[in-house]
Amino acid sequence: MKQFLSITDEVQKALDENKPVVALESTIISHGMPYPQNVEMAKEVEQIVRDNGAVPATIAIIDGKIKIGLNDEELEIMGNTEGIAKVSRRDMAQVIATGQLGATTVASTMICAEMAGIRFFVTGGIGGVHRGVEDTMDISADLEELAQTDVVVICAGAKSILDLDKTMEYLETKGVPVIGYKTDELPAFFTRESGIGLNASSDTTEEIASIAKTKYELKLHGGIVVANPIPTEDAMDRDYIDGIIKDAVREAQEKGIHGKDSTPFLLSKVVENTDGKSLETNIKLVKNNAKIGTQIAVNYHK
Ligand code: PSU
Ligand code: MN
Repeated sequence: MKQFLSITDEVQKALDENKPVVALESTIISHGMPYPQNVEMAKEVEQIVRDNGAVPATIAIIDGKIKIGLNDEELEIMGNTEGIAKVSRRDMAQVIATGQLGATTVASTMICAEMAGIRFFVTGGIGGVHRGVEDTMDISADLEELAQTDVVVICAGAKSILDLDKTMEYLETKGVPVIGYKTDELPAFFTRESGIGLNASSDTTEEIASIAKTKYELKLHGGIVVANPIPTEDAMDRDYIDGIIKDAVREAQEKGIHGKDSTPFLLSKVVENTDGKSLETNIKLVKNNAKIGTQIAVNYHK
């Protein structure tokens, strides 16, 4: 397996010394946000990880290797190249073997992080069960990965482009803990509330680190979702964003968008139909996740 991993010296050194490393995904850069805000966001998030005491490792597939840690030039390539493959578990071997450029989703970033020995991963939102699943069977591979791969994912819940109730049911079936950071409710990405209660919540990053330690010492394999709500002052109006999302979902259905194109289509429609307001919110919440996620990682490695 090691032959396919290309880990930067900085990340390798931190891993060797058992210092905290925080993984970051590249699909959010290549397919989740427009250029140039995507690259700016990626660099700023890396800086926040550093400022809070860990080493960032953005992950992507480049030249037949899983790159753990990207330099500025590689971030620019991931943010500003047409036709980058969106790589989930299904696509990994093919994209690596054929030397294509690939952006990793939550699922594949978890896989790569685990291969490299990285326990924590910060992103915006996870994939989940899509609205209309009864007809489409569209369930993100992120959920299956959370069921089996030992990585803690710090996010702002999931966008309500998804069916959040069904997403939570799926995670419950698969035994994935969802821990609300300073909240009893699943955050819905742009908003702090979803109306869905959580079974676990914690007010400190120390306690979340200790829950993660306990789970992995017990060899209870699989991921943990830490759901970190967007700060109140940055949150969007729930009715406004719900309306925008409903329209985007309807348009996707009308146009027959499906499979791996569904989520990127919905994300870009939401940015377009909010005149970029949702993008600003998206960037703010990723930064907030980077801060809290890094603090959890630092406590875990103490
Ligand atoms: N949700 C977001 N932003 C994103 C994604 C999801 O708010 O960028 C990306 C993540 O990489 C996630 C992927 O893993 O979309 C899920 O895609 P799918 O629904 O096709 O599994
Ligand atoms: Mn899907």
